[in-house]
Amino acid sequence: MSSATRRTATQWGVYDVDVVDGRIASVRGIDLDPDPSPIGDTLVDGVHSLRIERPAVRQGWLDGGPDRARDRRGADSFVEVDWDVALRLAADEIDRVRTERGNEAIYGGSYGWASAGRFHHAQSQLHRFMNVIGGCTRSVGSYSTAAAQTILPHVVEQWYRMELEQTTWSEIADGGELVVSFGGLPVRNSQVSYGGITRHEVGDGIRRAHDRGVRFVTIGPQRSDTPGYTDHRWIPIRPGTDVALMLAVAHVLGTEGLVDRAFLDRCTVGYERFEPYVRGESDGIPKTPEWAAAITGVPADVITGLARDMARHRTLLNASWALQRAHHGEQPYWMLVVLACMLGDVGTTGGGFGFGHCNEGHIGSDGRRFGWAALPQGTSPITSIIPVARIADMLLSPNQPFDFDGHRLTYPEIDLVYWAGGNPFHHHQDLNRLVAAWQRPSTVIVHEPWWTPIARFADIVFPATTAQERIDVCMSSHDPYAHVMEQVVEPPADARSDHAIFAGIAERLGLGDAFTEGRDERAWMEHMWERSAERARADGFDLPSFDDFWAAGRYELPPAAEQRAAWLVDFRDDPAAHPLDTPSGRIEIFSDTIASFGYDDCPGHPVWLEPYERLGGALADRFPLHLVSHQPATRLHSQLDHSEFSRRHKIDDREVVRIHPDAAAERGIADGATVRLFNDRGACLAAARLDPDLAPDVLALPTGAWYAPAEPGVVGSLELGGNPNVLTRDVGTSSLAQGPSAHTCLVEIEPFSGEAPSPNAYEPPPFR
Ligand SMILES: Nc1nc2c(c(=O)[nH]1)N[C@H]1C(S)=C(S)[C@@H](COP(=O)(O)OP(=O)(O)OC[C@H]3O[C@@H](n4cnc5c(=O)[nH]c(N)nc54)[C@H](O)[C@@H]3O)O[C@H]1N2
Ligand SMILES: Nc1nc2c(c(=O)[nH]1)N[C@H]1C(S)=C(S)[C@@H](COP(=O)(O)OP(=O)(O)OC[C@H]3O[C@@H](n4cnc5c(=O)[nH]c(N)nc54)[C@H](O)[C@@H]3O)O[C@H]1N2
Ligand SMILES: [Mo]
Repeated sequence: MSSATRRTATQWGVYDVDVVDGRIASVRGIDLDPDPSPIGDTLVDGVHSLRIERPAVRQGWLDGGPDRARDRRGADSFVEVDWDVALRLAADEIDRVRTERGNEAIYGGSYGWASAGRFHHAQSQLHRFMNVIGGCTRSVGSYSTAAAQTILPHVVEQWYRMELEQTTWSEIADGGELVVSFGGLPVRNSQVSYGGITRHEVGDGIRRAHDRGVRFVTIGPQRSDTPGYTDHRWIPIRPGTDVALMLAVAHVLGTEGLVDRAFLDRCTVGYERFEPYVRGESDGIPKTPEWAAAITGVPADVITGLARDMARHRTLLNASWALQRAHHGEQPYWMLVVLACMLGDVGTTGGGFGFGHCNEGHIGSDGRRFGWAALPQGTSPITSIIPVARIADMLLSPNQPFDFDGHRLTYPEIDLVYWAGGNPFHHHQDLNRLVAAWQRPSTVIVHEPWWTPIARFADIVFPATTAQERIDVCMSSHDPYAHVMEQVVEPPADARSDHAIFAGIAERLGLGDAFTEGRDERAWMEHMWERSAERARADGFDLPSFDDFWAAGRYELPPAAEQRAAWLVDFRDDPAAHPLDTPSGRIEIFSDTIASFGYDDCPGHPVWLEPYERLGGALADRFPLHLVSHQPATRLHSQLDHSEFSRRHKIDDREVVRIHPDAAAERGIADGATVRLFNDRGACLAAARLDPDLAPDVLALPTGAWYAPAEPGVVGSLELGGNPNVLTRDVGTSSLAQGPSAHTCLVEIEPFSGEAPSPNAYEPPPFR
């Protein structure tokens, strides 16, 4: 028996991994981490099982023939081929498409989280490769925060800055009094941070604030979104109606003389064009608490009381990212900023507005940030882009125009889709629509370590190594530490890193040197370290040599020279001397820029707009429950869903949907029963769990169960494993951001009678 302990980094923490006889035996959080995430356990069996052993080509594609049996995608059997054949097929197909159709016909958006590790970052590798071969159609924005990323630069400042600069838990503990969070403070989500996380500190930060007397209010469909140790007050609300509540709070502030006029005058523009809307002078509807009560289900006196409480105490208004992953998701974010300005606490210690506290582990943390160098990706001569969540629209509507943030763009005609490090059959909405859209391109090429749904929906599949099977460097711009990622175990004999796969294709296109620049993987990491060292010098500190870093295994950034000032404090003190990068230099309550776009679904100031469906709306007669498809507590998205750890939290391999006991009783649904969730877009099976801490007409089904259609490749097939995205709708948030709107979703649920087929997702596909 041989054993060893090696260090790995993941997007849910850094771990010491015990390896016995070449396999991962156990996983422990490192000494630095006060609260390691149990998601680490997904690695134990997950790394080794259900691997793609060899390059594989879909039967119908390989046979050629009319349209290469595109409708068999996702259902077909695969043929294993050797590396040389697979690389040649991929290179020839890429060359055919770029020659016959132009590089624009290749879609390399390839959204997804892939793995931690800065060099073997699948998307960076793919984008570098695409730029070397002449570019491709790309995507902009994220599924996480598309609406925020688009609206907030018009209103406050660039998202990438504010995500990192916003109020910290220490500041809330020091100066805050009241935290009102729409969508709660889901500490379960802070297990995760993009690019990696060393210390899980959010839970502790909230505890400290609570111990110092900060009060917490959760407005949302689930009490459990905020941990019980905050003693928070829970105000249930109909999902998707938060803007109406915020407007009514604004109305109360206005009528009771509680608006901070001095702050509005000094630091904002456009209040005078917004106020008549709140009063009802511009549209005949005063946004009173009674008006909002009818929409939100929150009693009018609760709204009035909340407004007074906010006005009397220094308040941080926070909104989970989930709120903007919804139809008209731009509005709650804009309105939250406006409300915070009316309260006047913006730029104070522990007050103002925040976005996504607890949604990832780094939001609101104290650690120093540093912009580590990424893999150089070159530039693309191709300008064709889509907002990331418009992929099915693009595939289904080539050459059609669409709106995006003031631009009128056209969907390109895509003939080849290339994906590495993401799973659209996890992340995209209305999967039945995606299955149909997926039949449009001639070819789909995918890199994956496992036989995930996206791998099954490919024509050419390359077996990728996992992060535990290669060396790498974890250097996240969110985290004060950098880590050496050791190779923990040997990869399967035929797996290669994403980098090696692209190098192989590039070589066959005569571009091998352009892609690798003659460096091997370690030389690339050293190169990225050197470039980071230059940035560090500009920031006033020195990095150790790469060899010293490698020998030490980790590096901690020095503490910042000066203590950070509360976010926007300079701006608050003197907005003329410290202007924001909005057109006016101030916070824009009315935006002339946005108004000039002329969008009905995103006018010049925040407004209440009916979402395409909601509780209390027309469709609720047929589908009377709102489905919240939140992030899973027991994994990262769909990653390693086949692992024992992820499956332990399911029932018969079906994801658990939580339902209020009253809603369950009305429908004859018992705890643990197999249920069918459905609407006009699709249907899935899940296992019911009764939960009194939900709003009565809300269901909560986490994302990430591997898509398991009863009839693979068939549009509208019953999904067996509890993937909520067969139920969600694929419509942009608005013409402005075109973000995903997954959280706007009505369904019905019923007991599933009869023999429930077991989900077929955790098996390899058929092979010839
Ligand atoms: N209904 C609903 N849907 C949602 C959301 C929601 O709230 N509700 N949230 C959305 C959000 S915010 C997000 S960010 C997306 C997340 O969507 P994704 O980021 O696409 O989800 P992941 O499961 O992380 O997909 C990563 C894939 O990369 C693979 N992988 C891991 N390591 C490697 C590697 O080294 N190389 C390669 N080639 N592949 C690798 C994994 O096996 C996995 O299949 O989902 C979105 N979808
Ligand atoms: N463990 C774990 N953590 C994760 C991830 C993961 O996969 N696993 N994914 C990470 C990623 S990529 C992202 S983007 C973040 C996402 O972070 P969020 O967007 O905040 O995550 P969600 O879990 O979708 O939503 C949080 C809560 O918002 C509430 N909510 C939904 N709709 C509404 C609404 O209309 N109004 C109100 N008031 N509340 C509403 C729901 O009750 C839900 O539980 O999480 C990150 N953290
Ligand atoms: Mo996300």
